Amino acid sequence: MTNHSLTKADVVNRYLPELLDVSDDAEAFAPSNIALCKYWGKRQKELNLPINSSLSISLDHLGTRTKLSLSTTGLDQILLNGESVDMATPFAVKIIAFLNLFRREQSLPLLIETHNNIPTAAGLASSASGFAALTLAINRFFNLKLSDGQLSAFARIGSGSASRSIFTGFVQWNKGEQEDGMDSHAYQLDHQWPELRVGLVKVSTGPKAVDSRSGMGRTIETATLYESWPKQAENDLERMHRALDAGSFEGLGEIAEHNAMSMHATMIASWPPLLYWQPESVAAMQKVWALRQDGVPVYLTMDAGPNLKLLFQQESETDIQQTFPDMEVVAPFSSEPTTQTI
Ligand code: 2P0
Repeated sequence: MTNHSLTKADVVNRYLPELLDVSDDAEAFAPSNIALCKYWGKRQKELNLPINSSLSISLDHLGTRTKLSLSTTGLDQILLNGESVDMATPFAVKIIAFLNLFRREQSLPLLIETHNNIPTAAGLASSASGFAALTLAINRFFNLKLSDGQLSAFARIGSGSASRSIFTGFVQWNKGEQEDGMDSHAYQLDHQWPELRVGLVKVSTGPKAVDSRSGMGRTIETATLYESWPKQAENDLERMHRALDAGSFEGLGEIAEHNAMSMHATMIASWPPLLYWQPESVAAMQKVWALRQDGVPVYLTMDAGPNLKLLFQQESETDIQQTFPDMEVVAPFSSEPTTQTI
């Protein structure tokens, strides 16, 4: 199953023309996404090939817009929300390494202007929308004419969850089986759910968490409990499809919350323990459960951090806002459906 011989460059090179056809500039937007059935664990680290398939909901207008143009200074430069980024930071190093996969050895200094409109108060990671927007912009800038599946597979090489941010609405990332990972990409599901809402609840500014990449590695290496995860992930995905087909909100919510809690159980069972929750996270979880006890259909999901994402329908928004007044609400289906958000 594991294959370490293929590098990112080996895979990307196969899809590049001999000579790059470079535009003056190119721009693209990609949404952030929240997994309802989570990705946790890699079978191959170099290409971010996952152990299990996952399913997410894209956050419509919340995400990253990235523009590429030729640099006039002769050097690569990154502007993040208008501010110049130190090129020695891990953030810049990752972006440049990804760009180098496409421009290869060519001397082609670029200006990368990237804007996140994800409210920092929501505490959402931006690597998914960031690498998806960068991949879409690269495709345009170099006129690569990649298919949606190839764009998603290349975004996955940047960051696993970015494979899902190529699409809007409900999205499934199939784990795939091929050595080169080109079948490990996402696609958009047909389901629409206009009443669905995602509430972003930032509960804590606690210490910086262990990043997902290291967290996944630690879980696989040290948590015996992780052995049960792939089976649970597969079952949850199957059940989530049934809930989507039936239009059952309770089904969707229960499966998503149970899936997230199970993933966190594998993290907690790692050594040293990986507990992404803060006391305020647990207090917020208890508020969600109390709301549910009172008959309000609301569920929670959490990623590799202390913040909560609430799942509910439009009709419950007022009730939930009373408990979580600072919650930012996203309507994932508020825009016209498209295969790509650009
Ligand atoms: C997810 N997470 O499915 C899961 C749930 C966090 C918890 O995908 O190493 O930033 O770049 O492939 O995509 C976060 O992991 O990790 C993530 P890499 P990524 O959304």
